[in-house]
Amino acid sequence: MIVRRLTPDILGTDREVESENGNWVSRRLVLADDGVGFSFHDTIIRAGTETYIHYANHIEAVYCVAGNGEIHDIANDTTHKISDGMMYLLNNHDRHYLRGGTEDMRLICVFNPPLTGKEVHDENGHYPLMS
Ligand code: 9YT
Repeated sequence: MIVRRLTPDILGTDREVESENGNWVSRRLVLADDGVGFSFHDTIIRAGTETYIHYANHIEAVYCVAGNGEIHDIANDTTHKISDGMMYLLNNHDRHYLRGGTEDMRLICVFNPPLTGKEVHDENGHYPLMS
């Protein structure tokens, strides 16, 4: 069994990753090197931000437990409000905009295959909004 807590195991370590544009911070509770086939993250999306995301190589499930925001599904030109209790599943490598709302949003995320922890730095499958 593995047991971890945000403090002291994640916050302030290399498992706490800040996005280059400052839009989010991701606390990686489980990563590929844990060897269980998925990674598990507790992510804060900052209020008022917009991030273009395309996970070309991963499936991601996201469950909101606090705050608010929205996701815009580009293929369908559809926007969904996000708040406590809402889940979205990117089962088709869906291109989307993730937008923070009026307060920071806390999202619990699962990735398959698991992130190694290096993806944010090489931008693999995950691109910032360029406009
Ligand atoms: C929900 C989402 O995709 N946020 C961006 C960060 C990502 N979850 C990560 O790298 O942990």
